Amino acid sequence: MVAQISTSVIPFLGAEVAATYDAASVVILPIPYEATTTYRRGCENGPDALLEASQQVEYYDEELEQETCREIGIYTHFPIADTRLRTVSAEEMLQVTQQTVYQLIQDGKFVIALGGEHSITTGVVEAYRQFLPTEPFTVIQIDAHGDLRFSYEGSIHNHACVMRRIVDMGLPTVQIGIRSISQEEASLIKEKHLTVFRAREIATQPDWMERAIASIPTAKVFLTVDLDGIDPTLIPGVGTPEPGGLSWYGLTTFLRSVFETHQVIGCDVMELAPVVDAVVSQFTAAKLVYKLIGYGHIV
Ligand SMILES: [Mn+2]
Repeated sequence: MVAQISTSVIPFLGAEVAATYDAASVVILPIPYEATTTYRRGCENGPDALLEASQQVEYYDEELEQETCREIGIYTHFPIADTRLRTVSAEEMLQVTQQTVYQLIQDGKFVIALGGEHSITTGVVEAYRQFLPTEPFTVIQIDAHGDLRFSYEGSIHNHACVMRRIVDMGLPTVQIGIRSISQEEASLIKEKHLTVFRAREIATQPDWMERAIASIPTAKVFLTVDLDGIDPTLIPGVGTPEPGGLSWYGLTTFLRSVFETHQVIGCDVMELAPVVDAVVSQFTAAKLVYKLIGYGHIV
C-alpha cells in the first residue's frame, strides 16, 4: 500500500540515486499541507521546491567524507495531505499522516517528513507514540517560535500550537532557537519548567550546546525542524521569519551531536515557503535533509 511507485514527485537527490521502497532505509515523506499559516503563505510548495533543489546537492558530503546516498537507500514517497489539489481538514491531515508514518516505521524505515505547515508534526509524533507506547522519547524542536499556544485563530491545530499539543501528550520537549513567544507561552514555560534554549543565549553563551545535549532526558529523540529557527538571512523562504536565528554551523554541529549521543527515531523539516526566483532557502533546506540522513548513517 505505501510501497508504490511515485510518479508525481521528484526523488530526493534525483533519479540516479533513488532506491526502491524495499531497498530503502530512509523514506522522505512530502506533506504539502497548508491551511493555517498566518503571515507569508506558500509552505504547501515547500516539499516540491526542496526536492527539486536537492538535485543540486553534491552526493559527496565533505564533512562526513562519504557519499551517503550510495551507502544507504533513500526512497521518496508520494505526497500526502496535498492542499494544492483540494481542501484537506486538519483532522484528515493528522489521520493520514499518522497512518502513513506508522506504516513506514513498521516497515523499518527512518522517516524524514517534509512540510508543509508545522501542525503536521502532531500527526508524525502520534505515529511514534503509537509505535512506542511504553518508551518515552523527547521531541527536540528547532524553531523561532514557542508554538505553545493552546489555540490560535480558532484552531487547536494551528501551526502556532504544535508544541502545546506535544506537551499535552506528556512527552518531554527541548526547544532550541526560540525568540518569539506570547505572554501565555512564557507563563506556560515557567509553570511547566519547560526546557528552552533561547536564540539570544545560543548567540552569546558558547556552552549552550553542551547544556542542551545534557538536558535531553531520554535516550530516544524525535527532531522537528521549523526552518524559521535558522536565521532568515540564510533561509528567507519561511512563513514567519524572525531575526536572530541559528547559524548553519551552529545548527548542523548541534544536530550531529544529537545523533552521536542519542537515538534519533525520526525527523521532520517544516515550513519551507519558497521565495520566487531565490533558490537559497530550498537548497539550504535540501542540504539540511541530506545532513540529517548522513549524521544518522556515518559509515
Ligand atoms: Mn516557527
